[in-house]
Amino acid sequence: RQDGHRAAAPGRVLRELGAQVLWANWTGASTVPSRELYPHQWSWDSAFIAIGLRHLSPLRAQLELETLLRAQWGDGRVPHIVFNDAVPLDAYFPSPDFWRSTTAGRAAGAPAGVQTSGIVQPPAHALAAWLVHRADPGLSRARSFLARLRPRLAAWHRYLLCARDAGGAGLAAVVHPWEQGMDNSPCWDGPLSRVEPADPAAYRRADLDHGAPEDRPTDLDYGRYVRLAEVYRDRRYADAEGPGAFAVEDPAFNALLIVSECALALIERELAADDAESGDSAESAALAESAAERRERADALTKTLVDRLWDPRRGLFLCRDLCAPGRDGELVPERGVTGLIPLVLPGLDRDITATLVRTACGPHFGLEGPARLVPSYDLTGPAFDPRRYWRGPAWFNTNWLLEKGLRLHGDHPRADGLRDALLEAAVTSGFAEYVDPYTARGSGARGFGWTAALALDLLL
Ligand code: 9YW
Repeated sequence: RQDGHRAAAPGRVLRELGAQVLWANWTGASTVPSRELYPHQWSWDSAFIAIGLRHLSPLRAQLELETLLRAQWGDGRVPHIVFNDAVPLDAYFPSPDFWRSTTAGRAAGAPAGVQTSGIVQPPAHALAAWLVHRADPGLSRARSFLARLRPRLAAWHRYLLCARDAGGAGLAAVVHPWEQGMDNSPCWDGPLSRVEPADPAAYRRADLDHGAPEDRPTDLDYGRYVRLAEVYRDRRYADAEGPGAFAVEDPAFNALLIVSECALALIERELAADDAESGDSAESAALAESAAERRERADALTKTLVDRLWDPRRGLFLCRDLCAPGRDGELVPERGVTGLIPLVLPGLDRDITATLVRTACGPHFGLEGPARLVPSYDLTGPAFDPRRYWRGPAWFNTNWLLEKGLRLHGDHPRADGLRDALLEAAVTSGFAEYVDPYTARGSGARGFGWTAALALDLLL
Protein backbone atom coordinates (compact mmCIF):
# COMPACT_ATOMS: atom_id res chain seq x y z
CA ARG A 1 0.00 0.00 0.00
CA GLN A 2 2.62 2.45 1.15
CA ASP A 3 4.76 1.64 -1.89
CA GLY A 4 1.82 2.28 -4.18
CA HIS A 5 1.27 5.64 -2.53
CA ARG A 6 4.92 6.61 -2.85
CA ALA A 7 4.90 5.77 -6.54
CA ALA A 8 1.73 7.78 -7.25
CA ALA A 9 3.09 11.33 -7.73
CA PRO A 10 6.20 10.53 -9.85
CA GLY A 11 3.91 8.10 -11.69
CA ARG A 12 2.05 10.98 -13.35
CA VAL A 13 5.28 12.49 -14.63
CA LEU A 14 6.55 9.12 -15.79
CA ARG A 15 3.34 8.39 -17.66
CA GLU A 16 3.61 11.73 -19.42
CA LEU A 17 7.27 11.23 -20.36
CA GLY A 18 6.79 7.62 -21.41
CA ALA A 19 3.86 8.60 -23.62
CA GLN A 20 6.01 11.29 -25.27
CA VAL A 21 8.56 8.64 -26.25
CA LEU A 22 5.94 6.31 -27.69
CA TRP A 23 4.21 9.09 -29.63
CA ALA A 24 7.55 10.29 -31.00
CA ASN A 25 8.51 6.78 -32.13
CA TRP A 26 5.13 6.01 -33.75
CA THR A 27 5.34 5.95 -37.56
CA GLY A 28 1.63 5.66 -38.40
CA ALA A 29 1.27 1.88 -38.29
CA SER A 30 4.01 0.73 -35.91
CA THR A 31 6.69 1.99 -33.54
CA VAL A 32 10.46 2.24 -34.08
CA PRO A 33 12.67 1.12 -31.19
CA SER A 34 14.75 4.27 -31.67
CA ARG A 35 14.51 7.02 -34.30
CA GLU A 36 18.27 7.12 -34.88
CA LEU A 37 19.67 3.67 -34.16
CA TYR A 38 16.78 1.39 -35.20
CA PRO A 39 14.52 3.22 -37.68
CA HIS A 40 12.38 0.20 -38.74
CA GLN A 41 10.00 -2.21 -36.99
CA TRP A 42 11.58 -4.94 -34.86
CA SER A 43 9.65 -8.06 -33.93
CA TRP A 44 10.06 -8.57 -30.19
CA ASP A 45 10.30 -4.82 -29.65
CA SER A 46 6.82 -4.54 -31.15
CA ALA A 47 5.48 -7.15 -28.75
CA PHE A 48 6.84 -5.29 -25.71
CA ILE A 49 5.84 -1.92 -27.13
CA ALA A 50 2.27 -3.13 -27.71
CA ILE A 51 2.13 -4.26 -24.07
CA GLY A 52 2.81 -0.68 -22.95
CA LEU A 53 0.97 1.10 -25.75
CA ARG A 54 -2.28 -0.66 -24.81
CA HIS A 55 -2.49 1.63 -21.76
CA LEU A 56 -2.38 4.74 -23.95
CA SER A 57 -4.12 3.58 -27.12
CA PRO A 58 -5.49 0.04 -27.43
CA LEU A 59 -6.09 0.78 -31.12
CA ARG A 60 -2.45 1.61 -31.81
CA ALA A 61 -1.36 -1.43 -29.81
CA GLN A 62 -3.54 -3.61 -32.04
CA LEU A 63 -2.18 -1.95 -35.19
CA GLU A 64 1.39 -2.47 -33.99
CA LEU A 65 0.92 -6.24 -33.90
CA GLU A 66 -1.18 -6.33 -37.06
CA THR A 67 1.51 -4.49 -39.03
CA LEU A 68 4.17 -6.92 -37.88
CA LEU A 69 2.10 -9.99 -38.63
CA ARG A 70 1.16 -8.70 -42.06
CA ALA A 71 4.85 -9.21 -42.94
CA GLN A 72 4.72 -12.88 -41.88
CA TRP A 73 6.18 -15.38 -44.34
CA GLY A 74 4.21 -18.25 -45.89
CA ASP A 75 6.16 -20.79 -43.84
CA GLY A 76 4.96 -19.08 -40.66
CA ARG A 77 8.12 -17.20 -39.66
CA VAL A 78 7.69 -13.67 -38.36
CA PRO A 79 10.71 -11.67 -39.56
CA HIS A 80 12.84 -9.89 -37.01
CA ILE A 81 12.78 -6.62 -38.97
CA VAL A 82 10.04 -5.14 -41.16
CA PHE A 83 11.67 -2.39 -43.19
CA ASN A 84 10.16 1.02 -43.67
CA ASP A 85 10.81 1.89 -47.30
CA ALA A 86 10.68 5.61 -46.54
CA VAL A 87 13.96 5.26 -44.60
CA PRO A 88 17.22 5.59 -46.64
CA LEU A 89 18.99 2.28 -47.28
CA ASP A 90 22.18 3.33 -45.50
CA ALA A 91 20.41 4.25 -42.24
CA TYR A 92 20.64 0.70 -40.90
CA PHE A 93 22.80 -2.29 -41.70
CA PRO A 94 21.95 -5.01 -42.71
CA SER A 95 19.48 -3.29 -45.04
CA PRO A 96 16.85 -4.85 -47.36
CA ASP A 97 19.40 -5.30 -50.17
CA PHE A 98 21.37 -7.57 -47.84
CA TRP A 99 18.44 -9.77 -46.78
CA ARG A 100 16.76 -9.83 -50.24
CA SER A 101 13.56 -11.23 -48.76
CA THR A 102 11.47 -10.79 -51.89
CA THR A 103 13.91 -12.91 -53.97
CA ALA A 104 15.96 -15.15 -51.65
CA GLY A 105 12.95 -15.54 -49.35
CA ARG A 106 10.45 -16.34 -52.07
CA ALA A 107 10.62 -20.12 -51.65
CA ALA A 108 9.90 -19.73 -47.92
CA GLY A 109 6.92 -17.50 -48.72
CA ALA A 110 8.25 -14.01 -47.96
CA PRO A 111 5.59 -11.41 -48.80
CA ALA A 112 6.01 -9.51 -52.05
CA GLY A 113 4.81 -6.11 -50.89
CA VAL A 114 7.20 -5.44 -48.05
CA GLN A 115 10.92 -5.90 -47.38
CA THR A 116 11.91 -7.87 -44.30
CA SER A 117 14.85 -9.68 -42.76
CA GLY A 118 14.82 -13.49 -42.95
CA ILE A 119 15.59 -14.44 -39.36
CA VAL A 120 13.25 -14.29 -36.36
CA GLN A 121 13.14 -12.97 -32.79
CA PRO A 122 11.67 -14.34 -29.54
CA PRO A 123 7.95 -15.13 -29.81
CA ALA A 124 6.41 -12.75 -27.29
CA HIS A 125 3.59 -11.88 -29.70
CA ALA A 126 0.72 -14.10 -28.55
CA LEU A 127 1.33 -12.89 -25.01
CA ALA A 128 1.21 -9.30 -26.28
CA ALA A 129 -1.93 -9.96 -28.36
CA TRP A 130 -3.75 -11.39 -25.35
CA LEU A 131 -2.78 -8.47 -23.10
CA VAL A 132 -3.73 -5.95 -25.80
CA HIS A 133 -7.13 -7.64 -26.19
CA ARG A 134 -7.71 -7.51 -22.42
CA ALA A 135 -7.03 -3.76 -22.40
CA ASP A 136 -10.18 -3.09 -24.45
CA PRO A 137 -12.16 -6.25 -25.24
CA GLY A 138 -14.99 -4.25 -26.82
CA LEU A 139 -12.73 -2.59 -29.38
CA SER A 140 -10.93 -5.88 -29.94
CA ARG A 141 -14.20 -7.69 -30.72
CA ALA A 142 -15.46 -4.87 -32.91
CA ARG A 143 -12.28 -5.11 -35.01
CA SER A 144 -12.13 -8.95 -34.85
CA PHE A 145 -8.60 -8.45 -33.57
CA LEU A 146 -8.13 -11.89 -32.03
CA ALA A 147 -9.98 -13.72 -34.78
CA ARG A 148 -7.71 -12.15 -37.42
CA LEU A 149 -4.49 -12.69 -35.49
CA ARG A 150 -5.09 -16.21 -34.24
CA PRO A 151 -4.28 -18.13 -37.48
CA ARG A 152 -1.11 -16.07 -37.92
CA LEU A 153 0.02 -16.68 -34.35
CA ALA A 154 -0.76 -20.38 -34.69
CA ALA A 155 1.31 -20.59 -37.91
CA TRP A 156 4.16 -18.72 -36.19
CA HIS A 157 4.27 -21.17 -33.30
CA ARG A 158 3.98 -24.11 -35.68
CA TYR A 159 7.01 -22.84 -37.61
CA LEU A 160 9.09 -22.61 -34.45
CA LEU A 161 7.96 -25.95 -33.06
CA CYS A 162 8.46 -27.86 -36.32
CA ALA A 163 10.91 -26.19 -38.71
CA ARG A 164 13.14 -25.00 -35.85
CA ASP A 165 13.26 -28.17 -33.79
CA ALA A 166 16.86 -28.72 -34.87
CA GLY A 167 17.67 -30.71 -31.73
CA GLY A 168 14.73 -33.06 -32.23
CA ALA A 169 13.57 -32.83 -28.61
CA GLY A 170 10.74 -30.33 -29.11
CA LEU A 171 12.45 -27.04 -28.24
CA ALA A 172 12.96 -24.31 -30.85
CA ALA A 173 16.53 -23.52 -31.89
CA VAL A 174 17.85 -20.11 -32.93
CA VAL A 175 20.21 -20.06 -35.93
CA HIS A 176 21.67 -16.59 -35.35
CA PRO A 177 22.45 -14.60 -32.16
CA TRP A 178 20.17 -11.80 -33.44
CA GLU A 179 17.30 -14.27 -33.32
CA GLN A 180 17.63 -14.69 -29.60
CA GLY A 181 17.72 -10.90 -29.20
CA MET A 182 20.73 -10.67 -26.85
CA ASP A 183 23.14 -10.17 -29.73
CA ASN A 184 26.61 -10.28 -28.18
CA SER A 185 25.90 -12.23 -24.99
CA PRO A 186 28.98 -14.15 -23.81
CA CYS A 187 26.77 -17.24 -24.12
CA TRP A 188 27.43 -17.00 -27.88
CA ASP A 189 31.21 -16.66 -27.68
CA GLY A 190 31.79 -20.44 -27.79
CA PRO A 191 29.21 -21.28 -30.49
CA LEU A 192 30.27 -18.25 -32.59
CA SER A 193 33.98 -19.05 -32.41
CA ARG A 194 33.49 -21.66 -35.15
CA VAL A 195 32.11 -19.06 -37.57
CA GLU A 196 34.53 -17.50 -40.07
CA PRO A 197 33.93 -13.70 -39.99
CA ALA A 198 32.80 -11.98 -43.21
CA ASP A 199 35.22 -9.61 -44.92
CA PRO A 200 34.86 -6.23 -43.09
CA ALA A 201 35.46 -4.38 -46.37
CA ALA A 202 32.25 -5.88 -47.78
CA TYR A 203 29.86 -3.95 -45.50
CA ARG A 204 29.55 -0.78 -43.41
CA ARG A 205 28.37 -0.76 -39.78
CA ALA A 206 25.67 1.94 -39.69
CA ASP A 207 25.16 1.32 -35.95
CA LEU A 208 28.46 3.11 -35.22
CA ASP A 209 27.05 6.35 -36.72
CA HIS A 210 24.81 6.61 -33.63
CA GLY A 211 26.25 4.32 -30.95
CA ALA A 212 29.58 4.57 -29.08
CA PRO A 213 31.89 1.70 -30.18
CA GLU A 214 32.58 0.70 -26.54
CA ASP A 215 28.82 0.23 -25.96
CA ARG A 216 28.28 -1.89 -29.09
CA PRO A 217 29.36 -5.37 -30.28
CA THR A 218 32.92 -5.60 -31.61
CA ASP A 219 33.86 -5.73 -35.31
CA LEU A 220 34.81 -9.39 -34.94
CA ASP A 221 31.32 -10.21 -33.61
CA TYR A 222 29.74 -8.24 -36.46
CA GLY A 223 31.78 -10.13 -39.04
CA ARG A 224 30.41 -13.38 -37.67
CA TYR A 225 26.81 -12.10 -37.55
CA VAL A 226 27.10 -11.04 -41.18
CA ARG A 227 28.60 -14.37 -42.28
CA LEU A 228 25.86 -16.42 -40.58
CA ALA A 229 23.09 -14.29 -42.08
CA GLU A 230 24.69 -14.44 -45.55
CA VAL A 231 24.92 -18.22 -45.48
CA TYR A 232 21.30 -18.59 -44.34
CA ARG A 233 20.17 -16.17 -47.05
CA ASP A 234 22.17 -17.98 -49.71
CA ARG A 235 20.43 -21.22 -48.64
CA ARG A 236 17.21 -19.34 -49.36
CA TYR A 237 16.30 -19.35 -45.68
CA ALA A 238 15.61 -23.09 -45.84
CA ASP A 239 15.55 -24.89 -42.49
CA ALA A 240 15.02 -28.42 -43.78
CA GLU A 241 18.70 -29.12 -44.52
CA GLY A 242 19.43 -28.91 -40.80
CA PRO A 243 21.32 -26.21 -38.91
CA GLY A 244 24.27 -24.35 -40.40
CA ALA A 245 27.24 -23.36 -38.28
CA PHE A 246 25.15 -22.01 -35.39
CA ALA A 247 22.12 -23.55 -33.70
CA VAL A 248 21.30 -23.03 -30.04
CA GLU A 249 18.42 -23.94 -27.76
CA ASP A 250 17.97 -20.88 -25.62
CA PRO A 251 16.08 -20.70 -22.30
CA ALA A 252 14.46 -17.25 -22.73
CA PHE A 253 13.43 -17.86 -26.34
CA ASN A 254 11.73 -21.12 -25.38
CA ALA A 255 10.24 -19.72 -22.18
CA LEU A 256 8.58 -16.97 -24.23
CA LEU A 257 7.33 -19.59 -26.69
CA ILE A 258 5.76 -21.53 -23.82
CA VAL A 259 4.20 -18.42 -22.26
CA SER A 260 2.87 -17.48 -25.69
CA GLU A 261 1.42 -20.98 -26.20
CA CYS A 262 -0.49 -20.44 -22.94
CA ALA A 263 -1.64 -17.01 -24.16
CA LEU A 264 -2.72 -18.49 -27.49
CA ALA A 265 -4.74 -21.08 -25.56
CA LEU A 266 -6.50 -18.21 -23.75
CA ILE A 267 -7.12 -16.49 -27.09
CA GLU A 268 -8.64 -19.68 -28.50
CA ARG A 269 -10.83 -20.17 -25.43
CA GLU A 270 -12.09 -16.62 -25.76
CA LEU A 271 -12.85 -17.11 -29.46
CA ALA A 272 -14.51 -20.46 -28.69
CA ALA A 273 -16.82 -18.70 -26.23
CA ASP A 274 -17.66 -16.01 -28.83
CA ASP A 275 -18.44 -18.69 -31.42
CA ALA A 276 -20.60 -20.63 -28.96
CA GLU A 277 -22.54 -17.46 -28.26
CA SER A 278 -23.14 -16.80 -31.94
CA GLY A 279 -24.28 -20.41 -32.47
CA ASP A 280 -21.24 -21.77 -34.36
CA SER A 281 -20.78 -24.84 -32.20
CA ALA A 282 -18.46 -26.75 -34.59
CA GLU A 283 -15.92 -23.92 -34.76
CA SER A 284 -16.26 -23.37 -31.03
CA ALA A 285 -15.48 -27.02 -30.27
CA ALA A 286 -12.46 -27.00 -32.61
CA LEU A 287 -11.03 -23.93 -30.92
CA ALA A 288 -11.62 -25.33 -27.44
CA GLU A 289 -9.84 -28.52 -28.42
CA SER A 290 -6.90 -26.64 -29.86
CA ALA A 291 -6.68 -24.58 -26.65
CA ALA A 292 -6.57 -27.74 -24.53
CA GLU A 293 -3.79 -29.15 -26.73
CA ARG A 294 -1.77 -25.98 -26.30
CA ARG A 295 -2.03 -26.20 -22.52
CA GLU A 296 -0.74 -29.75 -22.65
CA ARG A 297 2.03 -28.76 -25.03
CA ALA A 298 3.07 -25.93 -22.73
CA ASP A 299 3.39 -28.38 -19.84
CA ALA A 300 5.34 -30.85 -21.94
CA LEU A 301 7.67 -28.12 -23.25
CA THR A 302 8.29 -26.89 -19.70
CA LYS A 303 9.42 -30.39 -18.75
CA THR A 304 11.63 -30.61 -21.84
CA LEU A 305 13.16 -27.23 -21.03
CA VAL A 306 14.09 -28.51 -17.57
CA ASP A 307 15.40 -31.82 -18.93
CA ARG A 308 17.57 -30.22 -21.56
CA LEU A 309 18.67 -26.86 -20.17
CA TRP A 310 18.43 -26.83 -16.35
CA ASP A 311 21.75 -26.80 -14.50
CA PRO A 312 21.09 -27.68 -10.85
CA ARG A 313 24.68 -26.91 -9.83
CA ARG A 314 24.68 -23.36 -11.15
CA GLY A 315 21.01 -22.87 -10.27
CA LEU A 316 19.89 -21.52 -13.64
CA PHE A 317 19.11 -22.60 -17.19
CA LEU A 318 21.92 -22.77 -19.77
CA CYS A 319 22.01 -22.57 -23.55
CA ARG A 320 22.51 -25.80 -25.48
CA ASP A 321 24.97 -25.46 -28.35
CA LEU A 322 23.63 -27.98 -30.86
CA CYS A 323 26.64 -27.67 -33.18
CA ALA A 324 29.17 -28.65 -30.49
CA PRO A 325 30.53 -32.20 -30.74
CA GLY A 326 28.35 -34.89 -29.17
CA ARG A 327 25.00 -36.38 -30.06
CA ASP A 328 23.08 -33.59 -28.40
CA GLY A 329 25.68 -30.84 -28.57
CA GLU A 330 26.63 -29.45 -25.17
CA LEU A 331 25.53 -26.92 -22.58
CA VAL A 332 27.31 -23.55 -22.65
CA PRO A 333 28.81 -22.93 -19.19
CA GLU A 334 27.99 -19.18 -19.07
CA ARG A 335 25.51 -17.48 -16.77
CA GLY A 336 23.38 -15.15 -18.89
CA VAL A 337 20.14 -13.48 -17.85
CA THR A 338 18.45 -15.75 -20.39
CA GLY A 339 18.91 -18.53 -17.83
CA LEU A 340 16.70 -16.72 -15.28
CA ILE A 341 13.86 -15.81 -17.65
CA PRO A 342 12.03 -19.18 -17.34
CA LEU A 343 10.87 -17.76 -14.00
CA VAL A 344 7.94 -16.47 -16.09
CA LEU A 345 6.70 -20.05 -16.58
CA PRO A 346 3.58 -20.93 -14.62
CA GLY A 347 4.32 -24.68 -14.63
CA LEU A 348 7.85 -24.72 -13.17
CA ASP A 349 8.50 -26.82 -10.07
CA ARG A 350 8.65 -24.88 -6.83
CA ASP A 351 12.20 -25.89 -6.04
CA ILE A 352 13.37 -24.64 -9.43
CA THR A 353 11.64 -21.27 -9.03
CA ALA A 354 13.09 -20.91 -5.52
CA THR A 355 16.55 -21.73 -6.87
CA LEU A 356 16.18 -19.21 -9.71
CA VAL A 357 15.25 -16.47 -7.24
CA ARG A 358 18.26 -17.37 -5.07
CA THR A 359 20.52 -17.19 -8.13
CA ALA A 360 19.07 -13.81 -9.13
CA CYS A 361 19.72 -12.48 -5.62
CA GLY A 362 23.19 -14.07 -5.24
CA PRO A 363 26.63 -12.82 -6.33
CA HIS A 364 26.22 -13.55 -10.04
CA PHE A 365 23.21 -11.28 -10.62
CA GLY A 366 23.17 -9.20 -7.42
CA LEU A 367 19.44 -8.41 -7.28
CA GLU A 368 19.65 -7.82 -3.54
CA GLY A 369 22.90 -5.87 -3.90
CA PRO A 370 25.26 -4.80 -5.29
CA ALA A 371 23.24 -4.51 -8.55
CA ARG A 372 20.25 -2.18 -8.87
CA LEU A 373 18.81 -4.05 -11.82
CA VAL A 374 19.53 -7.59 -12.98
CA PRO A 375 22.50 -7.52 -15.40
CA SER A 376 22.42 -9.27 -18.76
CA TYR A 377 25.42 -11.38 -17.76
CA ASP A 378 27.15 -12.75 -14.65
CA LEU A 379 28.67 -9.90 -12.56
CA THR A 380 31.57 -12.18 -11.64
CA GLY A 381 32.01 -13.69 -15.12
CA PRO A 382 35.27 -13.23 -17.05
CA ALA A 383 33.50 -11.48 -19.93
CA PHE A 384 31.45 -9.08 -17.76
CA ASP A 385 31.50 -5.48 -19.03
CA PRO A 386 29.00 -3.04 -17.45
CA ARG A 387 28.82 -0.97 -20.66
CA ARG A 388 28.91 -3.32 -23.60
CA TYR A 389 25.42 -4.13 -24.77
CA TRP A 390 24.38 -7.68 -23.70
CA ARG A 391 27.66 -8.43 -21.89
CA GLY A 392 26.66 -6.86 -18.57
CA PRO A 393 24.28 -3.88 -18.83
CA ALA A 394 20.77 -4.25 -17.44
CA TRP A 395 17.95 -4.18 -20.00
CA PHE A 396 14.36 -3.24 -19.31
CA ASN A 397 12.63 -6.10 -21.14
CA THR A 398 14.52 -8.82 -19.28
CA ASN A 399 13.99 -7.08 -15.94
CA TRP A 400 10.30 -6.62 -16.74
CA LEU A 401 10.04 -10.37 -17.42
CA LEU A 402 11.76 -11.14 -14.12
CA GLU A 403 9.41 -8.75 -12.31
CA LYS A 404 6.48 -10.69 -13.83
CA GLY A 405 8.07 -13.98 -12.82
CA LEU A 406 8.61 -12.92 -9.22
CA ARG A 407 5.01 -11.73 -8.99
CA LEU A 408 3.67 -14.89 -10.66
CA HIS A 409 5.33 -17.01 -8.01
CA GLY A 410 4.06 -14.82 -5.18
CA ASP A 411 7.27 -12.94 -4.35
CA HIS A 412 5.59 -9.53 -4.18
CA PRO A 413 8.18 -7.76 -2.01
CA ARG A 414 11.00 -8.53 -4.45
CA ALA A 415 8.75 -7.78 -7.44
CA ASP A 416 7.86 -4.39 -5.91
CA GLY A 417 11.52 -3.60 -5.29
CA LEU A 418 12.46 -4.47 -8.86
CA ARG A 419 9.52 -2.50 -10.25
CA ASP A 420 10.51 0.62 -8.29
CA ALA A 421 14.14 0.30 -9.43
CA LEU A 422 13.02 -0.12 -13.05
CA LEU A 423 10.74 2.90 -12.97
CA GLU A 424 13.43 5.08 -11.43
CA ALA A 425 16.09 3.92 -13.89
CA ALA A 426 13.72 4.43 -16.85
CA VAL A 427 13.09 8.07 -15.96
CA THR A 428 16.54 9.09 -14.78
CA SER A 429 18.20 7.54 -17.85
CA GLY A 430 15.83 9.26 -20.31
CA PHE A 431 14.34 5.85 -21.24
CA ALA A 432 17.73 4.43 -22.19
CA GLU A 433 18.18 1.29 -24.22
CA TYR A 434 20.22 -0.26 -21.38
CA VAL A 435 21.87 0.87 -18.15
CA ASP A 436 24.89 0.08 -16.01
CA PRO A 437 23.55 -2.57 -13.61
CA TYR A 438 25.35 -1.01 -10.61
CA THR A 439 24.70 2.70 -11.12
CA ALA A 440 21.69 2.61 -13.51
CA ARG A 441 23.54 5.14 -15.70
CA GLY A 442 22.11 4.95 -19.22
CA SER A 443 23.89 3.79 -22.39
CA GLY A 444 22.93 3.21 -26.01
CA ALA A 445 19.87 4.91 -27.49
CA ARG A 446 17.62 7.25 -25.45
CA GLY A 447 13.88 7.49 -25.95
CA PHE A 448 13.96 3.73 -26.50
CA GLY A 449 10.58 2.16 -27.32
CA TRP A 450 10.30 -0.86 -25.04
CA THR A 451 11.89 0.99 -22.09
CA ALA A 452 9.08 3.56 -22.22
CA ALA A 453 6.38 0.97 -22.93
CA LEU A 454 7.34 -1.43 -20.18
CA ALA A 455 7.73 1.38 -17.65
CA LEU A 456 4.17 2.45 -18.49
CA ASP A 457 3.03 -1.12 -18.03
CA LEU A 458 4.61 -1.30 -14.59
CA LEU A 459 2.88 1.89 -13.48
CA LEU A 460 -0.60 0.50 -13.75
C1 9YW B 1 21.16 -4.31 -33.63
C2 9YW B 1 15.98 -3.33 -31.67
C3 9YW B 1 16.98 -4.45 -31.48
C4 9YW B 1 16.55 -5.45 -30.39
C5 9YW B 1 17.67 -6.43 -30.08
C6 9YW B 1 18.93 -5.65 -29.77
C7 9YW B 1 19.28 -4.73 -30.94
C8 9YW B 1 19.79 -4.77 -33.32
O1 9YW B 1 18.22 -3.85 -31.18
O2 9YW B 1 19.62 -5.46 -32.09
O3 9YW B 1 21.38 -3.66 -34.67
O4 9YW B 1 22.05 -4.56 -32.87
O5 9YW B 1 19.98 -6.49 -29.43
O6 9YW B 1 17.30 -7.27 -29.02
O7 9YW B 1 15.42 -6.12 -30.77
O8 9YW B 1 15.75 -2.70 -30.47
